[in-house]
Amino acid sequence: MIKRVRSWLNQENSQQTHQLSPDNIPEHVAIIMDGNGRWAKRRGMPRIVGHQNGMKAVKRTAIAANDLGIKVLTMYAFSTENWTRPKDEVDFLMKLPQEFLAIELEELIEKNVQVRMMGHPEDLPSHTLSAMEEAVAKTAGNNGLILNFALNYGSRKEITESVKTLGQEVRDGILRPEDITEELISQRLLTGELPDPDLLIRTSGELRLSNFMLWQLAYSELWFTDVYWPEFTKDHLVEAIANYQQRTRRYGGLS
Ligand code: V07
Repeated sequence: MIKRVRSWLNQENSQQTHQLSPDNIPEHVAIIMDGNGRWAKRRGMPRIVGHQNGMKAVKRTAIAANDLGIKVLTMYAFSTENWTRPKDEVDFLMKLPQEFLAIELEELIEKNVQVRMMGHPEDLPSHTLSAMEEAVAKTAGNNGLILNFALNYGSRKEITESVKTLGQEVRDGILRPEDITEELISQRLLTGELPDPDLLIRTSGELRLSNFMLWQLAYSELWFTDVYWPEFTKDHLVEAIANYQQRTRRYGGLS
């Protein structure tokens, strides 16, 4: 019975798809794409089949975000902790950026998308890095959606590196400690001049941030869904944004 009520509610939600208000679209949406392995396992298939289907969801979601007028879409593709997975799985994952770009880059260029990368490039295999660098270079002149892939990204490492840089600048006399502001710290992070996410989506029912954009998510609205990432569609994105639009953002103050 509860299940039936829930599915009815979901239907109600998806009928709101056409009711997004165009003047309150989140500028930056960040997504933790979770549940690929579980989705595959539930179907009796190997985890890599989940990743493969997750890649299709990346494509769908990027196009949907572009159509909706979102300016920045950040997608958590690989974390600094993911290296502890079995070597076969890591090797497979590291081939996905190339595979994705081989199939999709042409259309992304056509749609004016800017591909970006956020993470610690030094540990990535050179084949992965060069494919991404090529995509970033080829789309650098575009001015549409910024499609920002977090790859070998970890937020504590990002913050640690930026603190180190600031420390060196103080030591070198470029900066006084009192010049260090929240804005300056933001600029030193891997997101640089990008706005903070307005909305974070995490799929697959886990209610954690998992070391993702800890500084940048300070005032973001959070949306958790039970949907496994390979099943994520434009309707789910619209549902999340419709809910976002019903909220009053306070940024720590009063409304
Ligand atoms: C990956 C598919 C999506 C679900 C999460 C894990 C598996 C797209 C990319 C990608 C990355 C960079 C780029 C173009 C595409 C990707 C990894 C894993 C490592 F420039 N999906 N996807 N990269 N998965």
